[in-house]
Amino acid sequence: MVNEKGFLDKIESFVSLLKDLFVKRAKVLIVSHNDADGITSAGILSFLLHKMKVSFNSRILKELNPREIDNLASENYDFYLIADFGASLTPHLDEKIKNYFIIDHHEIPESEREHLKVLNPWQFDIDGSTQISSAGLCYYAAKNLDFNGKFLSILALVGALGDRQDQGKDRSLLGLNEVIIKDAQDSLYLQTKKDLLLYGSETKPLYKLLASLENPYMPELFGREDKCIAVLNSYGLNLKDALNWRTLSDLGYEEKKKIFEIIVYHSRFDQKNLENLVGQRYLLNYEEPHSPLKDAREFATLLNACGRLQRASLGLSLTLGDRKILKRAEELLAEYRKKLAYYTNTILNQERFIERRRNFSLVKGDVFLDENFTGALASILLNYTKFRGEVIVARALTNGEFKISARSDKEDVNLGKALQKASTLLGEMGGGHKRAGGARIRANKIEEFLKILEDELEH
Ligand SMILES: [Mn+2]
Repeated sequence: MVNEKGFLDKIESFVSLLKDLFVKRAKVLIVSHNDADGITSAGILSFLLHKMKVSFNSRILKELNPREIDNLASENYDFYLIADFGASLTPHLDEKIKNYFIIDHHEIPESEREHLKVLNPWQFDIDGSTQISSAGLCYYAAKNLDFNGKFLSILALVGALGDRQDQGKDRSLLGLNEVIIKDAQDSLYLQTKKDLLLYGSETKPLYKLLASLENPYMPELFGREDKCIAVLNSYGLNLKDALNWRTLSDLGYEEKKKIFEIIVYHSRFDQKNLENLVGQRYLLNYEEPHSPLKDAREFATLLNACGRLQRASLGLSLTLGDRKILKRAEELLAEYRKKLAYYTNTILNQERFIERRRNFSLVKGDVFLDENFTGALASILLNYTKFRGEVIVARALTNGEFKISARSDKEDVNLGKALQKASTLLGEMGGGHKRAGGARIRANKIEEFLKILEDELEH
């Protein structure tokens, strides 16, 4: 049963910890994950510490592991605030860094349910994969402090959407995330509306949007801007107003219906993906129209791109309100998408990359694939009809270690648990959520790992 009181008490104890850092004049290091949820978490924590006049630095990392913890320990900060990772690392942290606190929502081992230095929704039987993200937890702390930090609610939602917590009806956010939405709406930071959910609604000229759509996939139109222009014309849609190319957000209801018809027809009535075509959009009131930050999902995409191309600091600046660097972040996103498209095409076109295992497809990216792209690649492949309803495990090899990312399209599988179990059995690291997770496995143990994973996914 959900223990809401326990949860709110824990938030409160986190807040008093923050106050204590000020009293003690502690020098703090924020350590956070390099995805959208991690970056927005760091943004909210930075804002809080700044407001509370605590001196701090931030560090965004790809992952946290015993080696990284050793590095952090040698830096002599007085206190470490760790966000969006750290689950199951408390033994190592207790040994090497005594002054720390973890704000995370990944599933934790039983031994951490009562841990005083961990704030995690699973401790209170709140589903951390769908009800609240790390950024949401940070926002709850902000709410408890006595200044007006409600605009941080926006960052909390960007984090939740980045982690794909929009699992409710019409792809809406659920649970504690709904409380955050209400705060954001009440303070006029956010507007929600049911609309077409197409990537680039605010930013892309219509024909470019159609030509770049991967989900749903339209075989005759993908990558063919000339054909897209012809189709839009044949439906009587104006591509330009007096000065500019029109974007989807410029269209009225009847015009959007035509776009919907075009997609239904050209995606060959691909039922599964059409279900996700219309849903809840989360629009940020104070961002400029046509800005890639206007739509909270696209904001998250931009942050993810910054993180994966090792420019998380750029993303962090965006969360802190810097808009001068927006162009640079957009360029990074373009670069990121280009790289991802290249990996996807190459891997789909060469049989040697994909091995069918007992209950998943293994993508052998090995030395070809940049390890920062395993997760995004696995997610994209699930959109393709031939992997529908499957589990994808993508791997890349660097320095004698496999980075593993897995994504699942199945209801009855808990990927995070299976990965955690298979890795732990071999003395390696792994874990995650029900439908998404990862691991890091030494090269000589990989086959053993895959066999155990097959067994674990069986039940
Ligand atoms: Mn997260």
